[in-house]
Amino acid sequence: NASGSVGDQVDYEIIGIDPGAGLMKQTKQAMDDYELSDWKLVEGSDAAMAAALDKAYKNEDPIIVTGWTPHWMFAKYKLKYLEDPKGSYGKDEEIHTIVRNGLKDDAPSAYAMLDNFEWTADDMAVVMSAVEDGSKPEDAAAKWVEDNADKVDAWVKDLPKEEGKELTVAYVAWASEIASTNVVKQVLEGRLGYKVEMLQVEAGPMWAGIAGGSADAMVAAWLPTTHQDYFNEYQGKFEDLGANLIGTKLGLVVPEYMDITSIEDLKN
Ligand code: PBE
Repeated sequence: NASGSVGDQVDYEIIGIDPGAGLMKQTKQAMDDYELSDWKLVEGSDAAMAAALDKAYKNEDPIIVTGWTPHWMFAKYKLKYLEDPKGSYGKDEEIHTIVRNGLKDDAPSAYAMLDNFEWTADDMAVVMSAVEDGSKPEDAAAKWVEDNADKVDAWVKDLPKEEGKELTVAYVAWASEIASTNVVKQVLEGRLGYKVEMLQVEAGPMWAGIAGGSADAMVAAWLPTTHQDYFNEYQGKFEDLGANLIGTKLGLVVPEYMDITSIEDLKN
């Protein structure tokens, strides 16, 4: 059904992800800002959103999803962000590494490695695309670590080994964070001897876990905008080790074959 308004074509649905994601909150803001009161934001997950996109794309059907960069979907499909003249999605931001208070004393070499950890969107894309092509996340991460020994060397330079000490790294099952968290696990285990448990949770519990001390670290904090509420809520109860990746983007994403360019085009 390629006729009628964009809304009619997609049943006034925007395909979202997990309800705790900052992206969902920003999208609700966008729906307010652009007066899209007839529209519905569908909750799901990164995987469910990607599956819906894949299905629509194969049929050249119209679809609107919540999206972000870095994400493998931009390599697999021809997609575009809808322009956001009202700035509902904020400016470019960074992905930060956050650790619990006290980690510095309890696990100094892990703390130092996490503090040193930084890579690029292109690095992350290698791991994400391997996972999308069917590699297990731990295998894709191990391969990246092996192929990028010089970068990894710099993160662990002069740090002592901590044989068998246990660490819990929290994350949400977003493609970008599956990649980064697995890489950090590989390095902490393979290079520094820690035993790392990856704890998959929702965004709220990820922040709460660090603040409460049940998780030691996470590399999945999108700041300053996307996780602003969580950041403010737990201020003082965590340590922000700064950016591990810069140059992210969030917004509404559609296949290039769709004949719209701006979020404003959804209003009618
Ligand atoms: N994301 C991916 C997250 C941060 C990482 C953009 C889906 C969010 O919206 O909270």
